[in-house]
This record gives sequence, C-alpha cells and structure tokens, in this order.
Amino acid sequence: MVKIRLTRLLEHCAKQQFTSKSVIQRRPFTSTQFPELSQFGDNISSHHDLHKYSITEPEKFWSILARSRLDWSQDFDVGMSCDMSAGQFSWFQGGKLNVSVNCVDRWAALDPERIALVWEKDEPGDTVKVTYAQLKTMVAKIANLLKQAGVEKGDVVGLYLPVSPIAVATMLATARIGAVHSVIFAGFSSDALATRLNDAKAKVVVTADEAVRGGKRIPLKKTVDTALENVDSVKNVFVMRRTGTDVNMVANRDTWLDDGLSGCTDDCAAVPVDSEDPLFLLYTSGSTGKPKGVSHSSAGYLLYAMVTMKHAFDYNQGELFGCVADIGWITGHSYVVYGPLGNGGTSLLFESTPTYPDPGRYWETVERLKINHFYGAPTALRLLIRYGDDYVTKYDRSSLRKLGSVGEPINIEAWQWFHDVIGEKRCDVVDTWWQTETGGIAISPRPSAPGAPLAPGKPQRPMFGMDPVLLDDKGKIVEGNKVDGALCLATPWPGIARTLFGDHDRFVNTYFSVYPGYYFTGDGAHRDENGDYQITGRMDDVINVTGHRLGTAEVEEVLTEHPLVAEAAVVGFPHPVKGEGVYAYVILKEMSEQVSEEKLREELRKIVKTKISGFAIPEHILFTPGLPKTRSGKIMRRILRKIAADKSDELGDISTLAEPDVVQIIINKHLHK
Ligand code: 7RM
Repeated sequence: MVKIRLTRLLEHCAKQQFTSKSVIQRRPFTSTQFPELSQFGDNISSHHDLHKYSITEPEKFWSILARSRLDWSQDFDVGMSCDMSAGQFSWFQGGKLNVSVNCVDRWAALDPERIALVWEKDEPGDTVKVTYAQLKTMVAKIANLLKQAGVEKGDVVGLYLPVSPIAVATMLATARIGAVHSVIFAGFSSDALATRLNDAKAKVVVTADEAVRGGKRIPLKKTVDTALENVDSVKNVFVMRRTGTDVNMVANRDTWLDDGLSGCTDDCAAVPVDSEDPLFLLYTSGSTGKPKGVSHSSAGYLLYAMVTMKHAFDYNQGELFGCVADIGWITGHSYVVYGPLGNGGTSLLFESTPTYPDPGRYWETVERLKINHFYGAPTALRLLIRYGDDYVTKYDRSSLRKLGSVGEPINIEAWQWFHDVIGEKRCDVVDTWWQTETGGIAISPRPSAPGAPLAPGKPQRPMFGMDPVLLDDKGKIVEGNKVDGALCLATPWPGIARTLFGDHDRFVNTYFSVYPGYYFTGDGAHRDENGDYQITGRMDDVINVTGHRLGTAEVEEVLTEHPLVAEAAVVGFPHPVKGEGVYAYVILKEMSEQVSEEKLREELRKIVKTKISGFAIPEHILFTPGLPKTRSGKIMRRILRKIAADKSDELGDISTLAEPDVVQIIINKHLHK
C-alpha cells in the first residue's frame, strides 16, 4: 500500500506575480466546476485546496469522480490498491464499463446531433463534421467487422492511419469489443512498423491507401505490405480509401474497409470490461533501442484523460477543442480522442502541417472553424516565428480562449509569442508537462482556478493526484525552493501506465527501481522561489562542466533569447580539462539581416555568460539549417552528442528522423568548423 505524504510544496501559489502586462479574464472558481466534491466540505476555494485533497485522499477523490463522470455497467468495490515499488496499480477494482459507451453512446443518446469530430483535412477548407450519432454508427460497424475477422477480447489491432474519423472510430471499435489498439504513427518506416506489430502480436491492421500531409502523398498501404513480409501474426488488413489510388491487395488478407463495412450492421453490443483491462498499447522510445509498449488501463486512463482535459483547459461542452497532435502519439490519444469525447466535447482532427499551404495554416483554420482551445508543440511555434507575425495577424483569432503547449520545454520567446501574438494577450498559455507513461497532463498551471498567476516557460503546478518530488543523486528528497533534482511522482494516479507490454520487469526497472517508492520520470526539474516547477530536460541531457551541473535546456533557453536565433540544441562533449564542454547547434531566423558568423558567436557567448555563468559558455557554436528531429518534433540529442564527440561513424539508426538528410550537413559543418 502506498504511503500518502502531505504536500509541502503548494503554499506559495497565491504569492506569485504574473509578469505579463495583460489582464486575463478569469472565471471565478465555483463549486460548480466540481459539484461532486462538495462532500469534502465547502472550504475548497482554490486549485491548491482541491489538489491537497487529491493527494491526501486519492482513493476518495478519484472514486467520487469515477462514479460521477463515468457510466458503469457494474460499480466498483475498491477505489485504489497500489504498490509503487512493485509497479502494481489497480483502480476501481470490481467495476465494469465500456470506454466506447462512455465516449460515444451516452452523448449520442443525450444529443445525437452534437458534433463529435471536426476533420480538417490536408486540403484547407475541406472539412468533414461527424455527429455523435454518426460516430456511434461508425464505431458499431467497424466493431462488427473486427469481430468477423476473429478479433476477440484482449487481441491487439494495429492502426496505421491518417488523422481521420475512421482512425478515431477504429480506436473506439476495438474498445467496444474489449480488444486493444496499438496506433503506430503513420510516418514510421516499414521496419519500425514491423517491430511494433511483432512485439504486440497484432492480429489485424487497419490502414489507408495513402496519407496526405502538406500536399504530399505517403504510401501507407505499400509500407504495410513491406512490413508484413516480416510479421506472421497479422491475418487481416483493412484499407481505408483516402486518396483512391490503386494499391496492391493481397488475396485472403486485404479488404477495402468500405466493402467490409457494407456487410456489417450498425448494431454492436458493447462488451463491459474490467476497469483494469488494457485499452491500448502505445510504443515509445526508451534509452535503449527497443521501443517500449506502454500499456494503459480502461477506467483509470479514461477518467484521468477526461479530468485533466476539462480542468487544465477549462473546457466546456459546445466548445471546439483543437489539439493538433497526431493520433499516433499519446497527446493525440488523450487530447484528441479520449479526453474530448469522454467529456462529450467537440474535437478537431488536424490532418495537415503548420506550414501547408503556407505558415498561416493554423490561424486560418482557427478563424474558419472558430477553434476555442489550441493545443500544440513549441517546435511548431519556433518554426512559425521565423516567418513573422503577418501570417498570424491577418486572421481573426477572437474565438481562442486557451493556448496549450506540450512535448518539450517552451522557451520564453516562444511562450511570449504564443501569448502576445497568437493569443493577443487575452488567452492563458497552459504549458503542460506529461509523458506517454503518465497518460495525461501531470504538471500544468490551472489558470481557470484562483491562485495561479502564469509564469512563462514553466508548467508550474501539479495537477490533481500528482505529488512531484525532487530527489538528489543519493535518492534523498530535496526540500525547499530554488532547488534542482530528479523529478519523481510520489502518489499513484489513475492514469499511470500499468506495464510495458510483455516486459513487466523492464517497467519496474525503468520507472520504480531507480528511486524506490517513487515513479521516476527520467526528467530533471527545478523548483523556483515560488514553488513552481520548471523542467530542465531529460536527466541524460544534464552535463557536468568543470564540476558544475548544467541543463542543456538552460543554455538553449538563453541562446534563443538572441533576436536572430530561431532554435538551439545543446549537448555536452568530452573535454580533457573541464570534463564536458558545451556544444551548441544553432538555427538562425530566415529573415536575419547580414551579420558575420563570428560576430554572432561572440554575442551568443556573451549572453550565456551574463545569463548563466562563464562555465556555461559554449565551446563550439555551429550554425545549421536544421536539427535531427523525430517525427513528433523531439530533437535527437543522441545524434548531436555523437557528432560533437567526433563519433559520427557511430550514429546508429537514423531512419526514424523526420529529415535524415540534415545529419550529413551537420557532420560536414562540424568537420570544417
Ligand atoms: C506528452 C509527451 C515525454 C517527455 C517528457 C519531457 C518532455 C513533455 C513537456 C516536456 C518540458 C513540457 N509525451 N516534455 N512535455 N518537457 N515541458 N511541457 O510529450 O512521452 O512523448 O514525451 O517529453 O522530457 O519526459 S512523451
């Protein structure tokens, strides 16, 4: 059983100062946001109060929400039974429910014509709206088709699909029959796809003829064909028509989805599953090469996605929630599909890219569809900043109410641009820190509740049920403020991953053995003078220069403050005297005036010296047109470290990069520096 510790961290929120000049409209915190929690007493007046209940009485807190916000076929007996050291988590034991009923049927019954999904296709203005009644039909038909193909409770269905209503309906259809989905991002190579399908022993794959992104066609079916040459478990492939192109169809294995569905009825009984039955697997990279199949539960995951979506963004039914993440990532699972639909909301499905047909795409879409919440990644913002403000200001953004950031630290320049230019200083920016493994947002300001003045560049405050602690090298808790440490979470929450598919030992070793009794996030964090959390980067990105610990993100932050710098990535490299030296890869803004590289280097060194310290000054500053990034936008620092260490012959597999070509350019520049 878990030990519940009283939090010491949250006494400071009321004292914080919001640095922006803007005046932000805030809704008063009323008990109506959490009507079901009135039984905790009527003295809950702030995020802090509510949060305290959630971590001192997690079982009670989450059980109340589970009963009021989810529809159950059978009530549960035990709210929570968890053992952090063993990596064993059980929430709402004895209960039975169906996730598709919670995400679709109950809203279709209440309000069949309500829009569930707004599909913004790659071609601007080509929008498809799907009501809850229509979604219910799609889910039932696909569920029947999967049953016909022999999919049973617990079987894994692989999805390799564009962001589309069919993809969402297929995820929910697997849930309807108690099967498990594994969405594989439709930009992964055939090798990456095969590895994931094999590991999960997927029985069926649902794909499309082609995907369309940024005006380019991507041959999904062809990639599936190549992948399946090395996969034995897959017996059936269903192919959605996206472009209508001709593709190879293998007899007795492949079926056009349309043809298959035409023989299926729109009535499919939902299978009640146990709270702890898996809803999905999602593969994510770890520190070793083998991807980890992160496994999430049905009831706990859904509840956590719903509650965090509603309360981090202050979402209300009727608003259009615009999370532009791909469904191939956890952000797409929790904040395109399960959070919005579980709450009976309306969710945007964004199939395109930030720069197609031009860098105004997001804001043109905001104007046309009247998007109320925009949730995206800092990397896209930094890209768009380079094209200037005109692409933003020519569109009406008055529908926007909240802006969300996810996936990596948001540097202050990007935060400020998001807040001042995109949001016209009117919308709160919600920096959300979380992971595939946490299932939903873990640290994030909740600007809709009092006592949460925003601090740019920091996710700030723990969400409900989250008890962050910082630990030092010896595993001791670091108390007080203005301190750094390994970011761990001390209290279990319903959305935590339950295992790594087929490898519970790896689950325990990765997350629960490093600091026994805690979930270790792999990230480092700083707790500032106000008690706010700031993520300093992955622990493996911490470098040691002349005995000083230095977060590479800190240096990046300072470098991007220079008006000509668009993006920076910093790594350590072996240094004979200092231990490690600082190596900075810098992308300059497109519209930069002509300044000599040497002069710029001098200015950048000076900024680092004044903003951090002499020891943090980069030894090398390499100007590059791009950085090696994964398709979800994360910089692969591993590659940059190898190049900086003169080991570019040891780069390993770079096939999962969005633009592998940039690597050779960087190597050449490094050799001639
Ligand atoms: C949601 C997601 C998780 C890792 C995490 C961090 C980094 C994510 C932020 C962030 C600073 C943020 N899941 N990260 N969000 N760092 N501020 N707001 O991205 O599993 O793909 O990645 O991403 O390092 O550990 S993920």
